[in-house]
Amino acid sequence: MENIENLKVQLLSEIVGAKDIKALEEVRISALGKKGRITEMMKNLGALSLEEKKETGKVLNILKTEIERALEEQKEKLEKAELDARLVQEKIDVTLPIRPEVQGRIHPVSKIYEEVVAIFGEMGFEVAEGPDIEDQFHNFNALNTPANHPARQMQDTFYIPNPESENFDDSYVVRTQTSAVQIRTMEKKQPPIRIIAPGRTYRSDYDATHTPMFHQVEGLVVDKTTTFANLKGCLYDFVKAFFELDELPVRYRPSYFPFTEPSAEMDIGCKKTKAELKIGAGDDWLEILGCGMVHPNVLKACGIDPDEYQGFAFGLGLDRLAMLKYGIPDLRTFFESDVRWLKHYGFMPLDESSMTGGLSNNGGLAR
Ligand code: 2NM
Repeated sequence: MENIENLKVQLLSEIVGAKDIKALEEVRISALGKKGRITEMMKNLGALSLEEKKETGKVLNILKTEIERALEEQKEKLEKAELDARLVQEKIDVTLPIRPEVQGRIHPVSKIYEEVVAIFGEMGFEVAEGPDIEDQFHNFNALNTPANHPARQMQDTFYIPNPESENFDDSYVVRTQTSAVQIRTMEKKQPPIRIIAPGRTYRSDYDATHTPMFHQVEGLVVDKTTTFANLKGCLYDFVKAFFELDELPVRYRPSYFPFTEPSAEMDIGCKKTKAELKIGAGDDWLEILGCGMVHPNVLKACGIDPDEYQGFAFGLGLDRLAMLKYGIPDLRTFFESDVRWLKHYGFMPLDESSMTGGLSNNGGLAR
């Protein structure tokens, strides 16, 4: 049998000498592979006496562990060196001007996001943000959505196990709407409050008009005298600005959300033909957003006295608005990262949306 001490010295020097992952793997196979030198020695143990078997077996096991550890250490070293080399080689200067042949475009959802923020920003709303992963208190309980409410059902909500608890009530969710951001804002701050909460939201759903991740903007206004009339005026101004029309028929239909009372859905006037959808004229109606007066239970859950304060809230889907405003038929294409699609539907970078400089037309130069 080979001298174990010599073998160890030899293998360790080969390991430290390996210049890359491939060379290191060859050393590993020569030592610990099916026909490796340590493996062979272990196979040969059977021929020894019981006493020798015990003694040599122990020494071989120690050797094997040591070699494995040395292999692992060298592998980490080599991987780090490879990464460092790549980072030096692949660095990019993000301040360089855009190369015309790359033809990057702003995604329609990013454009709509900018437009919505520009409109509500002009009206004095602040943008508030929160985490994509929420606890059930902020996503459901505080929104007057009790444990047995259909909105909580497993089919719609993506639940994330809580590593610290077996109890299902303690599991997390990826937020099903951005309302948790409003809850967090109200918990931190007494009114007056005037915020919008844009961001990613998640529901288990997939077809031409639903994707498991989509984008929402929700708004919230709370003050001593905030009324449904304020809500109507605010949202009327919003849709006119958004669709870039001086006049736009709107109507409100009664609806139900657990977190608002009363609740409504807002429609805008349009004309639907087989060939196109024309917004702003005609006898048809198109649902555009949900809204209502914040339920007293929601205010209470956030430490705001509903006898002193009241508020309105609304929520709209950015992806759907992008489909409507820019005539994009299938929502799934939004997330396919096809550059030809982006070249067709995307917007020129650096053409910022603003109320004074134009929302989407950018002086007629866009697209
Ligand atoms: C909607 C429709 C109606 C809403 C309510 C709240 C909160 F937190 F204040 F209670 N945030 N968002 C709301 C109200 C959202 O989405 C269709």
